Amino acid sequence: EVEEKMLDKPETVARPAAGGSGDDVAQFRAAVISKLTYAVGKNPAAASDRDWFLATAFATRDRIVDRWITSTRQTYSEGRKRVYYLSLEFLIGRLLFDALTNLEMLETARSALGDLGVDLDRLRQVEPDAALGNGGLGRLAACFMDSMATLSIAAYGYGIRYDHGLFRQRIKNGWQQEYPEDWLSFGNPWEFERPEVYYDIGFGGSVEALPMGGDRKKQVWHPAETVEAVAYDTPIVGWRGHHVNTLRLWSARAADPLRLDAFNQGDHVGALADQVKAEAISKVLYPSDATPAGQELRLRQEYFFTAASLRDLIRRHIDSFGDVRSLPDKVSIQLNDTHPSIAVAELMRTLLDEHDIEWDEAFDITVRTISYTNHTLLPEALETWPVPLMERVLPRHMQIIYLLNAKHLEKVRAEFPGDDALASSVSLIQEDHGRRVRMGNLAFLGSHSINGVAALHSELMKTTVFKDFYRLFPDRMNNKTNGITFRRWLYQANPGLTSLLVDVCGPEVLDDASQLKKLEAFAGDSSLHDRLAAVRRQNKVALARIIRDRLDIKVNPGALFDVQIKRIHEYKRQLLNVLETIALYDSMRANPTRNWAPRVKIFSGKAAASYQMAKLIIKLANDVARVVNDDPTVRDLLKVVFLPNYNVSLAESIIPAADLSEQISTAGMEASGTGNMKMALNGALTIGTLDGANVEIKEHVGDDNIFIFGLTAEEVEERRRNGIDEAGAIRDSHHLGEVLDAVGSGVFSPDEPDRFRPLVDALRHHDYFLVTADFDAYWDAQREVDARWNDRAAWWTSSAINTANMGWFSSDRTITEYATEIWNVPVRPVR
Ligand code: T68
Repeated sequence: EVEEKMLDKPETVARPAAGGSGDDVAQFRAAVISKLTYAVGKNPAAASDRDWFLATAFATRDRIVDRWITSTRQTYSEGRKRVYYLSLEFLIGRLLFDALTNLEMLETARSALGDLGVDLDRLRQVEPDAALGNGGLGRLAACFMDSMATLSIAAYGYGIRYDHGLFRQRIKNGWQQEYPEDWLSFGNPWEFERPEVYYDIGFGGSVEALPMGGDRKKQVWHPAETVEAVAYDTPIVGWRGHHVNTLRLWSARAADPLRLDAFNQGDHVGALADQVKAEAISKVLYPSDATPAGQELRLRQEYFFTAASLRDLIRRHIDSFGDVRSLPDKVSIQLNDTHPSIAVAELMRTLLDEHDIEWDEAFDITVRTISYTNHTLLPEALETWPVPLMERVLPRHMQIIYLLNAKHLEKVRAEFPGDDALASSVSLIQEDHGRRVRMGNLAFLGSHSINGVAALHSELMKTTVFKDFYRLFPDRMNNKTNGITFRRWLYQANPGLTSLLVDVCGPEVLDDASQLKKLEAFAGDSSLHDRLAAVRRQNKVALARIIRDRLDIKVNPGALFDVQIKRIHEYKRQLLNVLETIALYDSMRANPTRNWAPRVKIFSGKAAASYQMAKLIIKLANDVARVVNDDPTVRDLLKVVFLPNYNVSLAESIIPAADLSEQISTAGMEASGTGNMKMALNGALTIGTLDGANVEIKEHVGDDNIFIFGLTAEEVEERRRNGIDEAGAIRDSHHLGEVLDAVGSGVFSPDEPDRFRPLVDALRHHDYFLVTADFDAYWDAQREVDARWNDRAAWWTSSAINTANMGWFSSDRTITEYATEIWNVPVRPVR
């Protein structure tokens, strides 16, 4: 049929669409056909959507490659300083619309494919998500890659090319089940394998001290095992296609593919054992999100990609500039959390052992080159490694860490004589509960800049995790409030709102997010309200369709869509939301005629596979959903939806449809949050605590346009110090006692009445996350939300003011701050 169409209209002149002339369309159409034929090996009549997707991706990639080569060559010829973003996670999602949007080719591609009888939006759906990350930290790295390319910073992302990304979540009977994810199974059209770019990465073995004359000795590490790190490059094109950077991901390859002697003797499995062990390193992403992986494999992953990246960037530096001593002038290495913090010891090792640089100079070079971003204060997420494990896997690094520590503590003791508490707190080695290496302290000591990811978080770092380091190096600590790329989270995810904004604020808004502010002048206009409401309505209809297709639940797009989407974690308090849902359900049934805002409570998120409490919260949300959704008395008032397998693509569908954004973590615990920014940008109102970046969102949108409730970080601290009065909070609440009784006695789990006892017992007796303390304030804030919703003009005014004031949360702003204040590299704004 497709071929017939082509025969019918060989000279089709496509309608000239925004961003593409008829010529462009014809050219792109020809390119897609050519790729389909010669790269995919299919003819149009036999091509599946996947084939068309691959052909379109290849044709798009071609448009990137010339610019990529130009950018790379320019960086080289201008001798520019390069930025290296080391991250164990890059949560990229799909790339087709990213690339087409940034190349301004979306409409061209749509018409070209349309001429071929192919629907671009259907192709979009067949691309698998690159889910090489757990959550916010990994997604931040992906947003930063977009902004660094957009701002023409010469930047490389370095990470691991996991064969299997974050597990696929299925909900069976309300329980989370994990299945392996397989994003590479049909090939990856965006990447270039570089089999010739590889490094031997050593593990284990011993260290030999070679006499060098006098009392000098040279340390030589003889690893027992080596694994090859092979490069795979993905070009990352910035907004309007001006600059293209590289995301280089390492894959593990065994030095010897198999032991042929063993194989020939019939031991077919044993012959492959070494290969399996080596390649396990890049097999799977750790689904950790703040639970300690505590596994040797995790340490091997960290060292593997850090060492390969350092080898690669030092080689490039020496090619360009000849001397490793100029590294800090021409290279900035940003550590995304402590996962790559072994870089401090590895860079020292390289400078000392391979470039024969003296200790003090090596340390100076290291500190001036490296900087570190902290993403959490949760003690369980602060990485430490058992000393015996480090000694076994990285013996030379352990020596260097001991020596770094000795010199460091010597200075501390000289400066603060007698302060043993200080010395033990800033030591690189934790001495109690078995000796462990503190990777956060190593990262801090080896960096010239240490930043948190929101103002509150950066302040808390100074009084908690890095309190004592702050005394030693007050000038090193700074804040870089997170941001998000508007290209993905506004232009791609919400084209309806984007064209409205271009209309109202002018097309310059696409290049300069601060132009969003122009919307504020019209915030009160009823005609604007109508347009915003129409866009939202459309997005909600689309989400309602997804909900119906995946869950067979019908929701009313006219209801308030109340959304909590993020990893499931006790500190993020999905439980608080579920308990409020139950209270609301009971109240609606008791008093159905009250002025309730009809709601759809939408949850989505994954729990770490080993995190039992989080999995139980998922089960509770699903059990409550079943009861509520089956109850005809609240049919028009309340629905509860748990959308399985939350990922970047699902987020792109949910966020533009959100009316209310739930950001209700226990104050002091969410470092920043970035989903909060995505929803507010798209015009959702936030209900939230004074935590993470919520504080700054409140400052930007104004107190009247956000629903803030609950204990402050200080008050949380105070309660934890002086005792948490769970019983008092439950007694004083109108709803909480009944809700907890219902959950605890099996109202939502008649098949297993005790199922949720662990949750209820924790709340009653050791409510560390202050759910009971904040419940009533949360309930009241939700009722204010109801009132605002029922005042249509007020709601949409607030919504417009939110969007208008979110420009500051563009990751272009964040990256500009990193570039000027940490990396010392120029940025070139798009316009
Ligand atoms: C998140 N951290 C913060 N960690 O929780 C969030 N952890 O507040 C912040 O906005 C975001 O980082 C970006 O700064 C994470 O996402 C992890 O995913 C993680 C992964 C492995 C180990 C520990």
